[in-house]
Amino acid sequence: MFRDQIEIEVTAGRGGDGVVSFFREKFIPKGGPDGGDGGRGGDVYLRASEHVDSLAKVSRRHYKAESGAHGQGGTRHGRAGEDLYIDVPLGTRVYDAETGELLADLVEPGQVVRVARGGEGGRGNAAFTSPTRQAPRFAEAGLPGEKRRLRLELLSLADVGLVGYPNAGKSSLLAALTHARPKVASYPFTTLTPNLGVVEDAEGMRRFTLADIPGIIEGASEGKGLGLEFLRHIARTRGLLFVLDASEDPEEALGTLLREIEAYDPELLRRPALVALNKTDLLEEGETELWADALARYGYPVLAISAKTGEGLSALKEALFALLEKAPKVKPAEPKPKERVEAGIRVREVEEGVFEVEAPEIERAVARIKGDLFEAMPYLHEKFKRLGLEEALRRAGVRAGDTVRVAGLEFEYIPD
Ligand SMILES: Nc1nc2c(ncn2[C@@H]2O[C@H](COP(=O)(O)OP(=O)(O)OP(=O)(O)O)[C@@H](O)[C@H]2O)c(=O)[nH]1
Ligand SMILES: [Mg+2]
Repeated sequence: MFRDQIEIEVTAGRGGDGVVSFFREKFIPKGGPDGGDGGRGGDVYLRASEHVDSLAKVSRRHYKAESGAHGQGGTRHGRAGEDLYIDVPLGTRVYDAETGELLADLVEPGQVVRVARGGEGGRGNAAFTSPTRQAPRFAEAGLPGEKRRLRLELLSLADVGLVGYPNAGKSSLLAALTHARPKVASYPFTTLTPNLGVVEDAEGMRRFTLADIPGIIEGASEGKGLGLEFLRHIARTRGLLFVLDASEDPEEALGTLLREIEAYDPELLRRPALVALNKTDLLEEGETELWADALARYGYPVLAISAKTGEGLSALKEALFALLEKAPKVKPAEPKPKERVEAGIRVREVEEGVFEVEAPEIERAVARIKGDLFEAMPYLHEKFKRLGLEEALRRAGVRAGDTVRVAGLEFEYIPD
């Protein structure tokens, strides 16, 4: 089954509990606290893979990463839970299903995004010893892992998209130009799901991908026919190829197609495009030239072809290669960086595990230090804490080992 949108739930692993334990040995009446920390829970990641061709391969509805192990006596720390990677096809957009926020646009092979953070492990009682508390009888429980509902949406990454009325011959053209074998039939709406094929030149040196989508009719932007839903499959093709049935008033067809696309997303019409006047084998002598002239007023190059006889197909191929040479690459959508503001402290995750902090008060405090900044660190640390930095970082999801940039300093975050 073809699926281009699914929802899944992901749960990161729970952090292991810290443990209360005291060192015991024969003949030693009372040992010190030696309860180890729990391990952190595993994260959940999505990873773009060339080997996954559809979202149908994302078969489970719920994915869960491993929990961290509990701490043990003898200050043995629990093992961290294993991270979980879910492979998705190239071109998958990842949204938070609750907020609709775009989390990532996975277009490069191997590109990953963390979608749920594992819970922090709890500290064992050994971690709570202090001069005034030599035998703590408490430890910390691990924190639950993050849980999230995600909506995954697949947008094909074809170079050229075929756009036309139903029955215009789009699938026939895809079959004639590529090794793809889409269903072809003499009735409208034969194609119900997008098809992809690879076009190669005779020498096998150059290639591009071609996407065939269901037909578009007048009123599609109001939901008629199959609607315009499938246009999102050409939302990031680099060029468009309008396919017109030469025997069915192609001029009117092109006008309608352009209007419908404009209603969907005028941006699409800025892409370089060509017009293929198909089924010219059905026309009388001289008719092809008449239509070609009439269509030229829309401003796109017009190529007369027949997907059935193969007439004009090599010229069309060449024209498409030339079109793509000039067409800019379509950039993937950029998720907005997450931001949190807390007590005048703004924390932004600029890349995975790297957080930038904007905090005027902290910047002022650092700027006032003269001499050895390194020696001043313990003082600054106290000051940062008083100003709420620790709290702000924690709330923004910063974790042990992450990099924090603040006031021109960069350091590894180590929670107290
Ligand atoms: N005579 C002739 N018939 C063609 C040509 N190209 C396609 N056809 C026929 O037109 C009909 C529709 O072709 P399809 O390729 O299924 O058309 P489509 O645009 O994919 O149609 P939908 O999937 O319904 O949108 C089929 O019967 C094809 O055999 C052509 O160049 N000449
Ligand atoms: Mg078709």
